Amino acid sequence: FIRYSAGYLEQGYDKNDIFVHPDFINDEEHTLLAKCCERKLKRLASTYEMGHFDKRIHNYRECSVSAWLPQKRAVAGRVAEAMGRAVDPDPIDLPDRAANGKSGGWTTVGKYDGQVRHILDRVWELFPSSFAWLPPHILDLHENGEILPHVDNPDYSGFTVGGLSLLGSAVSTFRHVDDPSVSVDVLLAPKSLYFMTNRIRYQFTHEITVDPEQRRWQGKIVPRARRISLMFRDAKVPESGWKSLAN
Ligand code: AKG
Repeated sequence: FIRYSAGYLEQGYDKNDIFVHPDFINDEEHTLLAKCCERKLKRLASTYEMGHFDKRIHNYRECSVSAWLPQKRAVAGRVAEAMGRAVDPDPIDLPDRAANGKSGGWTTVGKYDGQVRHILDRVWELFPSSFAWLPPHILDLHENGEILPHVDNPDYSGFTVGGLSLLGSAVSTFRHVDDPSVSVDVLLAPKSLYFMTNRIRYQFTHEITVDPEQRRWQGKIVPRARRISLMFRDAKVPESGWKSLAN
């Protein structure tokens, strides 16, 4: 599921800065999550945003789901709010996508939220309990959609970013901002979970390309397909610290 470039290995970059759990969820959980994501998206974004030429993501729908935050870590939601993010929880390009006013948003508690939380608890449990999380973000990329190379806004979220992949497969490339020979390709197969941290989080761009050569995996081109990713980001600790916000 992970392919390191020769440059990545020769220059001694850390293999732990990105990890993938294939089959993190089973078929039944995949069906449930895909259905729940559809329901949330339907309420919040009925059409795909084509995006403009200068935007980093094309042909997508998205929303954030505060109802899926773990209760015991709900403080993260309050932190996001205190930091002014409740109105547009856009992790990639806050000013542009806030301006179009159509994507993003918050949802209320729905019929299946309890079952979904049970699955998501397994994600939170991979990290120390001191971690606080922003609301999970659903990104629905159309079969003709693409994500251009970008580094997630470091002012928006913290040290670790991950995604649970649903529906179609894609290949994502992570490339060092100063040295394109240092890269990692990851096969984002349905049911898999990946996380990037450290250098890959801050010093590498990531992208999902429509270029067939870049979508090659074990000799075959991964066909373009609609894909939903459920994205996880930890909240940055505000300068005032957690305590004052939590109380
Ligand atoms: C992002 O949210 O920054 C992405 O690039 C999405 C990646 C993914 O869909 O796994």
